[in-house]
Parts: sequence; C-alpha cells; structure tokens
Amino acid sequence: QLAPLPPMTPAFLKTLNSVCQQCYRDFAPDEVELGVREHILLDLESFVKRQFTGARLRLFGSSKNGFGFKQSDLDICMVLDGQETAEGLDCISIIESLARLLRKHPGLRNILPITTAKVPIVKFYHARTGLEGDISLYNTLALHNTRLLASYAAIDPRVKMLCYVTKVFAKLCDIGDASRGSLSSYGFTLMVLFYLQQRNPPVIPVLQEIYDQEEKPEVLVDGWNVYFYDDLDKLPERWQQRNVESVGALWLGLLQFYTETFDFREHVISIRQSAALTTFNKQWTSKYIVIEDPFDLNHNLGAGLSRRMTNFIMKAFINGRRVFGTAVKAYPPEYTSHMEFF
Ligand code: 3AT
Ligand code: MG
Repeated sequence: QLAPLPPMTPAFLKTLNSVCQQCYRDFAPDEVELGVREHILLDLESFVKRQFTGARLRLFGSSKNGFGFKQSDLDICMVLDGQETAEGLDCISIIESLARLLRKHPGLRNILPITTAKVPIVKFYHARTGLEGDISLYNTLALHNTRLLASYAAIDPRVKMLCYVTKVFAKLCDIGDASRGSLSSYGFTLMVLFYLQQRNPPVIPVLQEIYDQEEKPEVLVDGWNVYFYDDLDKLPERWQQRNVESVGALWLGLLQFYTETFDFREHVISIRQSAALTTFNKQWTSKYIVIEDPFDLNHNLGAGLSRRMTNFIMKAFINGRRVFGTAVKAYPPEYTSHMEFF
C-alpha cells in the first residue's frame, strides 16, 4: 500500500503540464527530419532494386506512428511485387543476400543479418545521419499496428504528448529497451493508449470497436483481423471528445493508474476492446505485466519480462508517481536518482 501524498496544488500542476508539453517540443522530429527518413528510404529502395527487381520498402514503427525521436531507428519492411505474403519464400536466404548487397552501398556501415530472431532482419548504420535501421520481410502486422497507433496519435494532440513523456521516462529509468530484457517502446505506447481509453471521460475511443456496418468488418492479415475505424474526419459523428484534462494531469493520472488503480494480476492491458479482459481468460496468469497486441491476440508484449525486471519497472512507476505527484520544490534524492533529467 502506498503512503498518501499531500494534495496537488494548481501551481504545481501547471508546471507539470508545461514540462510535459516541453518534452514533446524538445523531442519530436520536425518536417526536415521526417523528410530525411523518406529520402533514405527511397535511396535504399532504388539500391535494393538492382538485385531484387520487384522490391518495395516501407517505413513503419516510430518513423511513422507519430511518436518518433530524432534518433529513433529506421524500421523498414520489404515486400516483393506480385508476392502477397511471405509464404513459400526462403526469408533467411533473402535476408542473407540482402546483407551482401547492402555491404556494397557506400553510405551504409555495420551490416549485420540476424536470422535467428522470430522476425529475421538485416541491421545497418546510415553513416551520414548516424541513424540505425533494420529491414525485415513481410512484417505486415507491424505496418498495420503502426497505422493504428498513428490514428490514435491524430485524434488528440495529448496522445502524442503523453506518449513522448512516457517514452522519455522509460528511457531515463532504463525500463524501455526490449533487447535488454525490458519493455519495447511499442509496449509502453500500448500502455498509454489503454490508460487514455480507460480514463473517465476517455481521451480516445476504441477504434477497433467502431464500424459503420451491422457487424465488425473482417480484414484478415496473417490470420488476424486488422480492421479498425480509420475515417478520422468522420469520427466526431461517432464519438465525442468530452475529456478536457491537461497533459500534466493526464501524466500524473497515468502514474496513479498503473500504481494504484489497475489490477495487474486480474486484468490485461488490451486496447482492442472496452470491456475488461482478464488474465484468466487469456491463460496469461504467469506474468504480472500482461499487454495484448491489438491484432496478434496470441502475443503478450510482457512475455519476455523477468520477475526482477517487472519489479524494476513497477518501482520506476511508483517513484514517478511520488516525484510527479508531490507538490514540493526539492525531492529527497532517493526519489530523483532515476530521473535527473526532469
Ligand atoms: P522507437 O522510437 O524506435 O523506440 P518504435 O515504435 O519504432 O519506437 P521499435 O523500433 O521497438 O519501436 O519497433 C518498431 C515497430 O515494430 C513498432 C511495432 O510496429 C513493431 N513492434 C515492435 N515490437 C513489437 C512487438 N513486441 N510485437 C509486435 N510488434 C512490435
Ligand atoms: Mg523504431
């Protein structure tokens, strides 16, 4: 049980709000930086076409979902014209020959094929911009979840701001790197979106539950339904925004939600439906942090977390709640050691 905190003051909330807004301004890439990414993509595509004639490259992840940082990696998916899915393709040998080809590209360094992972990729370093990137094949669900995240980002500016704050928080607390055993950016973004859907009144709707027809349309990709309502111009006819909280209040609310309100043992973090989903229903009771992918319903983003890492993440949230939720000028050092930046 957490100790009660002194009441929040309006002045502190105002400061907190401007810190959150500043975080977005400081870290969001501008038009030029986004253009650079598109430029690299086109250059790589024409280079790859020398050997793979029908190749098409597409950006996904944070270059496209609205929550990118200046230094975020370039997530690229390659598909071949006339080939709908990866079925029948030898992805590993394609990745290996793609790596051999990319080694001849004058602007790239550190080409590294990784063929043992669930999704085989070839990693690269783009020397002129200092950006890292990877190319995967037919990572089609990722293209769709990128589009879903981008739609949520477009509904309300507070979505983006809160996702930036959370990503910065996660990086500073060392809890946001899946390759080192913690949670991916994607996982944290799903946590933010879920919270914004659960807020009363909600800040965002559940796009996968809105449809114009009698029944929910079915758009199958790799066996999963990737349908969601993406006609955002018409969204106001279907869903009215009633939440007027500031980003600062929402950030504090998020820390409170995940430290006080949300029952991790009982419930799944799931952005595809508004009704509660239980860990029991999903048979995902062995993990504490359970995050369901919005499309691949067999995929738990928290599956790779050790007990130790889970504790570390929860402690970061509890510390965050104290730091951002206590209206005093100076914090005792044990609260701030995690987050010198703020
Ligand atoms: P960064 O700004 O790069 O940290 P990101 O959203 O690009 O944030 P990643 O580079 O880790 O995140 O991942 C790129 C995309 O790959 C995001 C999502 O579409 C997909 N993805 C990443 N991790 C998973 C996962 N565990 N399950 C399903 N899709 C994932
Ligand atoms: Mg990325």
